[in-house]
Amino acid sequence: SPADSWWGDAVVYQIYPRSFADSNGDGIGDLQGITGRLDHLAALGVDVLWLSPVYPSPHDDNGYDISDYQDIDPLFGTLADFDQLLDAVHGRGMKLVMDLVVNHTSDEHPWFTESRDSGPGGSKRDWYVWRPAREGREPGTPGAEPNNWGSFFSGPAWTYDKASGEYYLHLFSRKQPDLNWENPAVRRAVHAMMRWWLDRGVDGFRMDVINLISKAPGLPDGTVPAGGTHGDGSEHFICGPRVHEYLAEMHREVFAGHPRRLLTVGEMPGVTVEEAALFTDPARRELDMVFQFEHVGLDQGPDGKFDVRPLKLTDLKASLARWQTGLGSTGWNSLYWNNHDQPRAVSRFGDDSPAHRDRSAKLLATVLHLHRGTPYVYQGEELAMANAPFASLDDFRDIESLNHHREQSALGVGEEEILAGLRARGRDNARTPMQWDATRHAGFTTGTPWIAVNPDHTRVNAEAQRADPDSVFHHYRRLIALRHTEPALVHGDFQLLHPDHEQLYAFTRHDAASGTELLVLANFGGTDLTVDLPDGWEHSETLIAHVPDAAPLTAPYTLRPWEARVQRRT
Ligand code: ISL
Ligand code: CA
Repeated sequence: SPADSWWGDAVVYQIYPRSFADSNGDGIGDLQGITGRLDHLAALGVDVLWLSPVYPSPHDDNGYDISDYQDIDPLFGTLADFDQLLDAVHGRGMKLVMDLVVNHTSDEHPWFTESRDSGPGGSKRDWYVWRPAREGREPGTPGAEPNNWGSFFSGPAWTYDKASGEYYLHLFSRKQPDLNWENPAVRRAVHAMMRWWLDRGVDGFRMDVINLISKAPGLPDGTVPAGGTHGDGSEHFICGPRVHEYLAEMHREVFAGHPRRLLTVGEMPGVTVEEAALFTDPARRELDMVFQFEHVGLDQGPDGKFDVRPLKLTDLKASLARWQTGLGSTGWNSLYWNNHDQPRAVSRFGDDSPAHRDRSAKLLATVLHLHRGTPYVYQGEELAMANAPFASLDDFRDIESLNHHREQSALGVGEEEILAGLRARGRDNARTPMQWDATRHAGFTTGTPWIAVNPDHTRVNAEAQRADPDSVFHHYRRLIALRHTEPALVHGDFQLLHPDHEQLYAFTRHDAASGTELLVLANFGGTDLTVDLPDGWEHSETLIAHVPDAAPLTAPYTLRPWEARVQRRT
């Protein structure tokens, strides 16, 4: 079972280097900054670090647009700094996983400039997805794009190259042209690049939008949503026809012959449980686990990610439970509330008002870490960092938010309405600098940070929390330690209790091998909640509790606001 490999009981910590720690005062986090802060991660007890991209890049999408796969961006340091970081990470018994962004490159990658400038029939032309204008349309005019797909970052998914008279495909920004995975030379180049990083000593890869690499032949138009301008092409590129073949090939070419067992996790927007079970079935030798998006789409309306809807707890539980069951016997789950693309969990799923902030953050941590799968902690989540108080458009940096604003303004949508969506869902919420201490700029930089530090850092910061045994930080530390010592957390079956309850999140984990069972009770709300206990749990051992003087478990039990607890019996 996947649970038996070295990462079976591991917890992964995601670092967004640009916002983690700045060592040289230029306002941007860097590799030496990370090396200087490893104490914090060792104290937290995490096993694996995942670094968002640090490769040379024009930073149109903060490094997810790579112009050289085999170097470090001078903004972040040098290859020597990288080797030093890797040594220091290994020296502390941790592992390091790199971000692999190979659905697309930067338009400044030499592969692309050669592909573009050599023109149709040129040597690298077929490394990207080039198409002529739609039949009978004047190239370069509105509506003449080869198909109607919209980009994830607003506007069409095609950009016209006047010099060669053709369009190239980009599912993300126009500076992120999609590679043509149908071309075996592209796949070989990617495999060689991956082996180069493994030879340097890295321990695996997080694979960016890896389920989008195979596009349907003919690139058919997508359905245009009511009131929309572009087609939704996702049915033609989410888990496309050859994606399993490509990943199995990558496994053979890169991972199978390698002396060390590596960790692979595929980021997969729109993946279904059924597909995920295939991707992560160990017998198929594709990936170890995937990031799915179902639970982070439940609070979004029909008009996309900035269309904010209230979340129903019953929907959240039903979704996560379906994934627990669907990847229960074969396959493996990744567990996350947060990453660099999502608003902050305590603001979104908890309650970031002063009265409930710490408690709801601890509850969210407890619920997530008690599920079966590999938990991911995103930098600052362990401090209950919250969404930022963005005052106006000037405070935002992310291309997705800026493009969305431009598009919506042009459609006549009011400024306050657009800003409300960006404040709730904008990716910059996750990208404000890590809050190390209460000093100016939170100890992140001695210069001017590239994006403003959240002013709440005077109260919410790592230094204060490491000194306080009741802090959110120490709660995370206890949960991570529990995963290392309690086999039921790693191996136990998952069973959801009270699926129809709108305030109670309750489940058990049962491990037949050790005869251990865990019970998790969580009150998702700001009011007391009295619950009946399932049989046989009265006076069971309390493993995790986070309200002061939590009473022994008696029936019925009254959970305080945002209280969660974990019980154990054998
Ligand atoms: O936040 C999103 C846009 O609405 C997501 O759909 C996101 O774009 C998607 O999860 C893919 O994310 C990954 O690839 C992008 C990059 O911008 C993200 O930061 C990365 O995590 C393109 O490389
Ligand atoms: Ca720096």
